[in-house]
This record gives sequence, structure tokens and C-alpha cells, in this order.
Amino acid sequence: MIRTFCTNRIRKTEELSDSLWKFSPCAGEHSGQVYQVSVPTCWESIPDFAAYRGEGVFTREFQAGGTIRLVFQGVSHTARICVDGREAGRHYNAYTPFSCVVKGLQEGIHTLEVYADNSFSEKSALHVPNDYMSYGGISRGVVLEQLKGAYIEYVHAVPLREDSVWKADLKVKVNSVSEEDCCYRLNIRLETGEEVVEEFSLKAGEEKILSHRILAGQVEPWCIENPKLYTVNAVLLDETGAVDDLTERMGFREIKTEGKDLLLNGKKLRIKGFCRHEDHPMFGCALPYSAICQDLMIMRDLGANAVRTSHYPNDQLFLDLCDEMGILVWEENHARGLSLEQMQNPYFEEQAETCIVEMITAHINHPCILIWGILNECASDTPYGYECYKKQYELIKEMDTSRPRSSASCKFKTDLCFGLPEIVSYNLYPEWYHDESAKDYVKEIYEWVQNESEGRNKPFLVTEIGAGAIYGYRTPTMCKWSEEYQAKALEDQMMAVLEQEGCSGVFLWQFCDVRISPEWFSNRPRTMNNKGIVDEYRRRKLSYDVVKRIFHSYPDYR
Ligand code: ADA
Repeated sequence: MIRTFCTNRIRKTEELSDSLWKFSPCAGEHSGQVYQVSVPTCWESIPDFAAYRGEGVFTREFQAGGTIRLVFQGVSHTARICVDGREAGRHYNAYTPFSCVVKGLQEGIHTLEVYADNSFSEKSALHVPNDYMSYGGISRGVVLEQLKGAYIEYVHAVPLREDSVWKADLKVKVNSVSEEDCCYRLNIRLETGEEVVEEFSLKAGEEKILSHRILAGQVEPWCIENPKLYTVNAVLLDETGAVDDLTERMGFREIKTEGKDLLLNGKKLRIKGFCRHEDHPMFGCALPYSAICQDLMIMRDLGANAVRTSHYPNDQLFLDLCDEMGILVWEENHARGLSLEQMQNPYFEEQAETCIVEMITAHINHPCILIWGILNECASDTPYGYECYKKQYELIKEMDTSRPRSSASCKFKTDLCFGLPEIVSYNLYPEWYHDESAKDYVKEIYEWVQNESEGRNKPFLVTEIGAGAIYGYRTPTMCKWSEEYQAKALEDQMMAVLEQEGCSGVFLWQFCDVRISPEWFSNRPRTMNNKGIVDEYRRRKLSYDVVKRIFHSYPDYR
């Protein structure tokens, strides 16, 4: 399953995932053997490959002819795509979508090979041994599209409120895949009935972005309590009739910062959220729709209104569901805890910036996304790091001015970057990595930000706070790693943050226990990050009821 709604009625599409493919590892003791696997899959889910790191190839046949486009929602982490043995495209990063166009196919059966590589090397600046697992495989959906002379690459629809009137900023990118110049008409229709039509010509192979600001008519705003969505449908026509279409969804809502407040439709938000990795012991990072739904339902039960996609862009299915459920999302580009030296990797800037471009291009329409984040816990305390943060923040602003930006810092009183974004965010671990009381520590950091940093008078968020517990380890001694200790630490931490004057809320670290890279074992029993409120199978720890009680006792607005 790719999306929760139908995106094309005219363009012919076929989902190639949600079916059995062949998988063969390119190295190791099973090299050359062929396995039947379901796609999406991480090969770590196949018993022989639970710890395989390297390259593997996924193969299946498909039937088509003419010009096709293959769309991959996520291949982990480096992909090479071949059609009938000829390379059709390459892509780096497990967490962003990409596509390849192949022209001139004979009508008939063809072979698709997807080479996926999850190995670590200098060429991979973002996927490094880390406190989460870089799995291998086709981890998200794959679609085959049959194209005519031109196609709509994207429809961007960003809401805007001017003088109490809702409008939509529309941008539609159209690409020619024809050998000839041609004239087209584009019809864009908002579900409310508002419509715009533009005629234009495209030279052979040309790409064009068409922009319009339109009045939205009577709309119900999107909010937590009533996440109302509207479709935006674009149809491309030539003189023979409709050749292509694309339907997207949007929500009319406004996210602003005003002094220390984060405002959703003018109301002061209180974030009650979880950090969540895409991780599951049975599926790796390739969670199926029902498992994603289940995670969101558990978060709902716990009283959360928000989720942080730590530490990379998430599957569109997840975002579609958050749009529908009224769950707010902090989405961030892919990076976790990169040191100055890692940021100086020659591939770092290009890979991190490409991730931002691909993330915003694919996800800009989701009303659930309220903040764009970058560079979790990277070297924001160094002049070199500062320049990278600045460049990446500017890149976001060039692409989307409708959302505030932030990044989760662990640099305490040495962060140099708080003057750059609209929101100041901290990851704090009092009562876990050090013994200072949560209340005093949160207050101390908050006051330092207000009195001595360029982050003063901006909204302040705690983007991580938490403690580890091994599921089932219970002891009255209240020692670390016990469920009792975690429950007590979370109670102190949550109260400290939610009671801190001027603080806009919290994302707890973390929703569930997750597997980590074995190379990164320090402080991580079971080679897992054990700070989940539920364990990796989503079984409740003692902290569950504590978190649920506290989140439910604070309203969504301050
Ligand atoms: C961080 C980091 C998380 C995780 C957490 C922890 O600050 O952003 O990815 O590693 O600490 O568990 O210590």
C-alpha cells in the first residue's frame, strides 16, 4: 500500500510492492541463492540475513510498453535500479522517495532489479553506525506508472490565510517525456469547487512549474479535533483529451510562532508527543500499514497529540494517517548525532541537503507537519557546524515559508545556532545520564536560553527526555533499567517540562524500544535502545500508565 487515498484515475498505475519478489544476496555465504520475499521488506526479517550488511538484489517481472516511471518510496539505503539489465537510476538514503523514467520499452514482460546496499563507508555520510538500525532492502512501496507524452510530477498545495480569508498556493510541476514539442492544458480543481485552468506549451523533454494562488472558498480549518482534508486534483490534457492526472490532499491550517508561543490556528499549542523510529522486530523499518496504524492508535491511547519522526523523513502512509487522525508531526531530515568530523565528510552537505529537498518536495502538502527539523544533535557548537545549519535552514525557507524550523540540540550551554530557527529545542536526560533533578535541570536550561542565548523569546520545546527500562525487569530497588525506575523518571521529567513556564511541550524519548546498529553498542543492553514506553513488540512497560495519566491531564492548548 502506497497512500491511503487514490492519487490517479487517468494515469495507469500498478503497485509492484505488496507481492512476492526474488531476493539474492550479492556476497556472503548465501551469495547467489534465491529467496522468495514479500516487498516491502528488510532482509533482516529473512532468517539467513538477520545480520547481513552489504548488497542484495530484489527481482520481479512486470508487463508494460512505451514510457514508464518506476516510483520507489524507500530503498535502504543505496539503490541501483536496472530494467532488463540496463541501469535506470541510482539513489542514496533509505528515507526519501525517488523515481526513474524508462522510455521506448517494447510491449511485453520486463525484468526489474533493485540493488540495495546498506553497507557503511565514507560515501554514506548519513547512514553510519548509530543508535538505530540502518536496515537493508526495499523498505517502502514501489509503483509502476505508464506515461503518455507528459506527466505531473507533483502538485503542491500550501494553505494561506490573508485577512481571515483562506487561500491555496498551488504549484504543479509538469515534465515532458515526449520527443516532440506539444501544447497542453492543466485543470486544477480544489474539492471546494474552486478551479483554475492554464494553457501552456512544453518543448520535448522540458519541465515546467505552474503556480497559482487561488481563493479556497468555504473551508473548515484542519485541527487536532477536526482534521478536515480537501483534495486537490490536477488533470493534464492535450488535443486528444486527458493524458495524466494527480490528486493530492491539503488541510487549511496556520502554524505560527509569536514570542514564546507556538500557535495552531491562533491557539497556543501544547505538544504532547513521542519520538518514534520506524522499527519493528518483525518488519525492521518496513512497517506495513496495519502496524503503522497500530502505533498511532497506541499513541492516541496514551494521550499524545504529536510525533517526531526521529531521525529521518517517514513513509507517506504514516503521514497520510497523521493527516487523517489530527496528529501533529515534527518531521526532520536524516541525521543523528553527527560529530564535527562526520559533518566534514565530503558527502555530508550534499546528502543532507538532498534529503531536505526530497523530504519537502514529497511531504509539503501534509497538514499534520507543523515543524521542519534538521540535524538532530549534530555539531551545532562549532563554527563549521553553524555554517551547515545556516545553509540547511535557508534551504528549507526557500522551499516552504509556511512552517517554523528547529533542530534538537544536546549542546546545552554551548549551542551557537539558536539565532537561526524559529523554535529552540533541546534533548535532555536528567535522572538518566546524570542525576540532577529534572525540575531543576529543565529550569536551568530554559533560563540560560532566555537570558544568555539568541534563542530568547522563541518557543521552547523539549524534543527528547526519557529513561531506559528492560521490559519485564521489575525490582523494588528502583535501580536503573528497571520498569519502576523508568516510570518514576518519566513522571519527574514530564512534570518538569509540562510545568515549566514558557515551554511549549515535549516529545518523549521514545515510543518503543528499537534495534540499534551492532557497531554502536555502548550503553545499550540487548543491542537495543530500551527507552520505549512500550517494548519492541509494543508490550506496555510500567511507565505506560504514568505517561497516559499525565498526557491526558494536560489539554492540547495552553
Ligand atoms: C539522543 C538521540 C537519540 C537517542 C537518545 C538516547 O539524544 O537524539 O537518538 O540516542 O539520545 O537514547 O540516548
